[in-house]
Amino acid sequence: MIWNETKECMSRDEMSALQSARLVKTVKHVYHNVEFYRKKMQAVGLEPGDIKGIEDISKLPYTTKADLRDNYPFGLFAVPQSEIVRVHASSGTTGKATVVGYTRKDIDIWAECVSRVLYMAGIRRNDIVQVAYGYGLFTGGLGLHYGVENLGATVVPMSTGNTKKLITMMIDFGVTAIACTPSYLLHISETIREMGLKDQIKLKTAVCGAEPWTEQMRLQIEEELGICAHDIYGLSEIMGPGVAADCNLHKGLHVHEDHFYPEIITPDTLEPASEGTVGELVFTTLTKEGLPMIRYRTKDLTSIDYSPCECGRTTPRISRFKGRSDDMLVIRGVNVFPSQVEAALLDIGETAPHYLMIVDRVNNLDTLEIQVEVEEKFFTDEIKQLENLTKKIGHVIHQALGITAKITLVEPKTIERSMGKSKRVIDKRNLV
Ligand code: DLL
Repeated sequence: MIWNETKECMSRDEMSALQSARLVKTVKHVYHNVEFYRKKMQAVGLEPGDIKGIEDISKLPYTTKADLRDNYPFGLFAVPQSEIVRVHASSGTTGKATVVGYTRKDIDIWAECVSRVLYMAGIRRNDIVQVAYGYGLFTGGLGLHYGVENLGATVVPMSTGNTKKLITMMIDFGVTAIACTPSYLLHISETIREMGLKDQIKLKTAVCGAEPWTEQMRLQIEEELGICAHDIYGLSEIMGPGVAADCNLHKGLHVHEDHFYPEIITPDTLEPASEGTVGELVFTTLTKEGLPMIRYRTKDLTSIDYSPCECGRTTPRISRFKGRSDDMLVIRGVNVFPSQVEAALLDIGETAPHYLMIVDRVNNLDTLEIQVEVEEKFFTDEIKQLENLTKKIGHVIHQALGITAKITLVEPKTIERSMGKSKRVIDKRNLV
């Protein structure tokens, strides 16, 4: 597939017409092929014919992560399984993962969206791009990988893990661009400095995302490495990385609105928020076949700006994220819900469900400590018992969250009790 960027430069009227035609088609597709959507539409007296264009979108009901969980694993897929060529998965609020599926065409469109982001970041065919997002069920690694190939640049599929090897290859291969989480890039940068190799790297661009980061952090990365750092956003439910990204002016993230229709709503009232006001980002996919999403509530808080960007692109821009309207944390690029910790502790049984998650950033890497209250007897018995329980909890937490946490066992009543909403998380990272 030859990649081009022309669709990003449509007039607003042309874009609306395209979005309308695509929405009408998507609504028919889900109504006829997904029982969940059909029932939801019928419940509010809607038929596919009632959706005549993009202006009718607000008639449609919202979809949430809980709907994906309730229909685990493939219940919201809109095509027979034989049409699904790939699945990915991310953490759900409890033990069950959120599973997403793609047809061949979905995979091609995803690659095109990522190619646009890379192009916007100044990456071209003669660049060598190290992809250091995790490969596997997470959408980061493979998402970026196919975007680089589709653009025609050279991909080095590093995945995460061995930082020194990554740096050696960065130098030996003459790597010019990298895609990874911003916190990992800062860690890479620090290691490059410690190894005294800064003058040997040819890096000029980074495409970072999958976790919240500040403009200050972006500027720090640019300064430390002498490169341009770009923000890339996406979520598995909608596609993966490449739903939006910033151009070289860094004045918000351009949304690929020909494929993903954005709305901003007030989370409390679910009413549309006015342009420029911070609210919850909602997406409707306009071209997805495998897992179309109708008015999916991302829980990510941002605002939208429809004024044309000085870069020449006419797509709307969302501002850097202001946090989330739920309690999901993104730690080292992994989505973590406090409820997962609670469920894991309850499974073990020997602990009280009183815990505190302390998230910090040390040497540019996220750390997670979980303080857990355990029965008094563990502190009076042999020290071995305490150590064994610490190990056991550490193992169970790793299995539940997919990341390692430092476990600190504390005596009963150590963790502050609350009269209202309990405070389960202290996030010291100052990300917004
Ligand atoms: O994180 C997809 C991705 C991979 C994006 C690589 C960018 C680069 P999920 O694992 O489903 O997908 O997590 C999605 O991560 O709802 C946000 O809360 C957060 N997130 C993703 N990108 C950004 C970003 C991938 N640039 C969730 N800034 C989203 C802030 C981000 N938060």
